[in-house]
Amino acid sequence: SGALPIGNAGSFPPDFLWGCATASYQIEGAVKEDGRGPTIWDTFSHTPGKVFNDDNGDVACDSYHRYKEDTQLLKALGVKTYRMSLAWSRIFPEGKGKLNPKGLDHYDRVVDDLLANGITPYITLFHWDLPQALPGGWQNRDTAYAFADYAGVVAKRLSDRVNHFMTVNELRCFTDISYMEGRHAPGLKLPPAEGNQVRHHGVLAHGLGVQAIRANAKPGTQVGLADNTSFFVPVIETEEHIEAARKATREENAMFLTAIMEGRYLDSYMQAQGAAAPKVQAGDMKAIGSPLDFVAINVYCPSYVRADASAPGYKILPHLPESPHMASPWLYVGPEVAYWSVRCVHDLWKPKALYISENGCSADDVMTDGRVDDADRIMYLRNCLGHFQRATREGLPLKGYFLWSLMDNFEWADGYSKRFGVHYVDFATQKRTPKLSAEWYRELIRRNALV
Ligand code: GBH
Repeated sequence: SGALPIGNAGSFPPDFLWGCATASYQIEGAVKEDGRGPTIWDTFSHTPGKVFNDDNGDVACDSYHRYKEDTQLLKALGVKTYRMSLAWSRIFPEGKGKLNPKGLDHYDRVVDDLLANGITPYITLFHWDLPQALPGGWQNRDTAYAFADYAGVVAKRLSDRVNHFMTVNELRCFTDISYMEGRHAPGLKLPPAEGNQVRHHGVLAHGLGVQAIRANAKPGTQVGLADNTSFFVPVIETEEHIEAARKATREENAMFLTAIMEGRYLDSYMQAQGAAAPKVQAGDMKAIGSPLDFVAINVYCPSYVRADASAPGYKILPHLPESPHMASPWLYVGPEVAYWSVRCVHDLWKPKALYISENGCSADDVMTDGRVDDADRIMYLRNCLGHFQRATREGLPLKGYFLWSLMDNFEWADGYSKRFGVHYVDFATQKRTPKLSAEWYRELIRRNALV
C-alpha cells in the first residue's frame, strides 16, 4: 500500500467494472411523449430566470428516441456497464395511482438493447425529476410512500434482467439545494424545520424504496443508492488528520448517508437542530437503515480538513474563489478526494461493496476542425483515477466506476452552458462526436490500466 505517483501506469483489478452514467431528465427529452407526466424540473426550467439562458430539458439529447445510438457509443468505448435513471413520471404520470404501461415498455426496450450489446444496466430510480402532480413534493411524507410503490413496480418488471438498483441520486441536491437553497426545482427557501423534514422524507424514501425493491425483485438483486456525500481530505496524512477526515465525513453527513448507514440520527445533529429537528415516526429509522448490498458515491470535489483541538475535533478549510477549479466554479480540483472518499466510507461503515456512481468534470469544450481535444478533462480524470486506483491497491472493496457523463447534457441550473460529456453533443443537430477524452477512456478500459 501507499500513495502511487500520479501517472504511474498501474493496473486495476481484473474484474473492475468500467462504466458511464447519465440521468433521465438530462438526456431524454420527449417530455410530452407516450404519456409522460410533467415533473418539477419541467415546471422550474419553464419558469423564466431559474435556469441559465432559460434552457430546459424538452429535447435535451433526445435520447428517448436515440437510445440505440447511445448504446453504440457505450459499446465503442468498451464499457461493461451503464448507469441510467428512469423517469418516474413516464411510469406513473401523476407519481402514484394510474400506471402508464408505455413508460415501462420504453425502459424494457432500453434494457434489452443494452443487454443485447453486452452492457450491464445499473438503474437509478430517482434522479431529481419528481412528478409534478405529487402534492407538496418532498415536503409531503406521502411522496416517500409513492416512491416506494414506484420502486417496487420497476423492480418487479425489470429485475429479471437488471441486477443492480440505486434508489435515489444525491440526497443533498434534491433536498437542501431544492427546498432550502432554492437553486434547483422546486426552487424553495424553506426555514430549517421544514427543510429538515424534507431531508427526512428523502432518506425515508430511500429506505422504503430498498424494502419495496427487496419485496418485489428477483432474489439476489443488489440494492444501494448513489449519494454525493460531503467528502474530506486530511491535509496531512497522519493519524490525527485522518481521524479528523473520518469524523467530518460522519458528522457532516449526519442527515443523509450517516443516518442510512447507522439507522439513526447522530445526537450531535438532533441537538444542533433543536426545535427544528426532523419529526420521526416509529419505524422510520429502521426503514432508513435497511441493510444495503452496496454504497455508490458521486465524487467530484474535496474539502480539505485538519484536526482541531476544539469541538467537533476537525476544521474544514474553506475554498477560495481562486482555488483551482474546472469550468464549473464549484468544481474545485483535489484528486486525493477520490481515495479518501472510498477510504472514509469503508473505515466508518464497511459496506460490502463500493462503487463510484459519478466522477467527471466540466470543461470549456470547443469543437475545432471537427474535434474536441479536451486535455483538461483527461487531466482531471487521470488524476482522480490514480487515487481511486490506490483504493483498489489497498484492497478496499471498490468494484466499479461510472464516468459522468457519456455525453454533454442538460446540466440543471446551468442549462447547456456546462459540458460534462466524453462525447460532444451538437444540440442543434443532435450529432454526438467522441472527444479526445473518449479515446483516452477507451484505451484505459482496453488496458485496464492508467494511461
Ligand atoms: C451531479 O451533481 C449530478 O448527479 C449530475 O446530475 C450532474 O450533472 C453532475 O453531478 C454534474 O454537476 O452552482 O453553487 O449552485 C453534483 C453535485 C450539486 C454540483 C449542485 C453542483 C450546484 C452548485 N452538484 N451543485 S451551485
